[in-house]
Amino acid sequence: APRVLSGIQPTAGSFHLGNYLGAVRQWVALQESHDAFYMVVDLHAITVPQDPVTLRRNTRVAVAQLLAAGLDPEQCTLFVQSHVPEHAQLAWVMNCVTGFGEASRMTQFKDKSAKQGQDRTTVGLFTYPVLMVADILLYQADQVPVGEDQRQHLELTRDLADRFNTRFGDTFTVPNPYIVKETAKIYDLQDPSVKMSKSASSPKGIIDLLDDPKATAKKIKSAVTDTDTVIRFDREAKPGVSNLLTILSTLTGTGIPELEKEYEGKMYGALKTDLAGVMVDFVTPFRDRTQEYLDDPATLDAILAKGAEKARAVAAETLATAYDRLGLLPAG
Ligand code: AQP
Repeated sequence: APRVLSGIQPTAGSFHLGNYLGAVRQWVALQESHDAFYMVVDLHAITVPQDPVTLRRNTRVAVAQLLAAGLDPEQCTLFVQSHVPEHAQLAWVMNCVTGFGEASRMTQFKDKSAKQGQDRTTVGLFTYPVLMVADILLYQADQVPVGEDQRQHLELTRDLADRFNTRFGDTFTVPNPYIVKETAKIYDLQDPSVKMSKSASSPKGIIDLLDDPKATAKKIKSAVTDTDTVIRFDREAKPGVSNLLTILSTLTGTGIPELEKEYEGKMYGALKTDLAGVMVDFVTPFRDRTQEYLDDPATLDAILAKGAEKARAVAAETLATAYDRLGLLPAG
């Protein structure tokens, strides 16, 4: 089976709806048909300041949410990035084939560092995309399910894989992004011109899956729409309504054209009330399941130990090949 790999950061206590619809939902679907590797990328999280106690807790919360979302550790390999030391090791190698100018062109770094200011921006944040390259190449992944915001990092991954292969001989599979068009970018509820984002969205603009479901319903009902009254999908003219339609369509499995028909002649309030109901029905059991996994840390840790072992077997082999091709002298 073709191989997929993806990761998610444990930087917040909760995944947001964009993380779920843009990425995690695809992970769950792909584990059935693919040889799937999924990880919580704690080494990526430390590129911005983290409180140690919170980071450790949030890493478990992230794993619990992935299980609650439907990842099955019998079907996929689920692990924590720092449990597999080869990620940091291959990242160093890939840093040494990345151009400084090339890394400087990464828009996510430019945006985030501009916001933080130069003195507070770490070198780790600068080289974050290169660590991501190593994450992917270690597993010889064919496909990488991510949201639209990761497209540029996937391009970098392809470029570096090609470059290494050309210079040192065929070593890495050149991966393809797996981006589902409809949900590739879920927008901020208060500013539907920008993506829903943990670091940039206001609390009212972002839906955290572990929030109180009542608060979630309220956020949907106060989502920004427009002064028109027609419920129709039009990303340019009606970004707010289109975002709500996308979310409703994905969670219910009803196509957008059918939804447009269903809401013909109805007010925005009707759409929001229905979507709020669907969201509450989705997040309520999701929260409960997450809590059940958190209440059983021994099981969680056993899943992660097994996942790390499976991941390491693959990662160690790729790293050994890369070291060999580079001409590093084998130990003993
Ligand atoms: N709004 C979004 N729509 C669709 N997909 C999204 N993703 C993130 N936001 C959206 C996808 O979620 C996966 C995990 O990404 P991450 O670990 O980088 O997530 P994050 O950093 O916790 O979340 P944000 O909101 O993206 O954080 P900021 O804005 O702080 O960088 C990825 O596949 C991503 O594409």
